[in-house]
Amino acid sequence: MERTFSIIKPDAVERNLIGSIFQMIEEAGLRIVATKKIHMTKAQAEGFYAVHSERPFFNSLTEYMCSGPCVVSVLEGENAIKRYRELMGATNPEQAAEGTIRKRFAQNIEANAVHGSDAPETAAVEISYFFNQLEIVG
Ligand code: RTP
Ligand code: MG
Repeated sequence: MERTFSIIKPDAVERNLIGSIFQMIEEAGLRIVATKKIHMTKAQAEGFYAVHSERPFFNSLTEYMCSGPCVVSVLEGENAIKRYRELMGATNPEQAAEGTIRKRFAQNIEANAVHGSDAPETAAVEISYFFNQLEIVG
């Protein structure tokens, strides 16, 4: 069993897509073992996306991520990291495959509906950024 970290980003929460995205996650066989709605500060968004601090889109990305509430979750399943990345689809929705969350719901390369961890190390760091062990119920 593996765990990954998911964010339903502000554009998707704003459009009332929490239930639809959770349905796609559950139908893909991933289990939601923790979840909560949060509204990040700019500093929290900058901390979360620190790996992108030198990228040209960093300020825009972190402004967007604190522009409204998000839903953060921990997902569990076999190969959860890779399977959730596949379910999300490509970063740019124009390149996302049919049947993926981003193909259905992303608006553009920035407001792209969801985040998912890209490796076991980042999943562990990202889960612990938002959840303590008592909040995760497998
Ligand atoms: P994420 O980290 O959110 O799961 O997305 P990702 O791995 O598919 O993409 P990544 O390269 O890690 O980029 C993180 C987020 O930054 C925004 N972005 N904007 N304007 C741009 O060219 C651009 N590129 C990326 C997106 O919100 C992307 O998900
Ligand atoms: Mg990424």
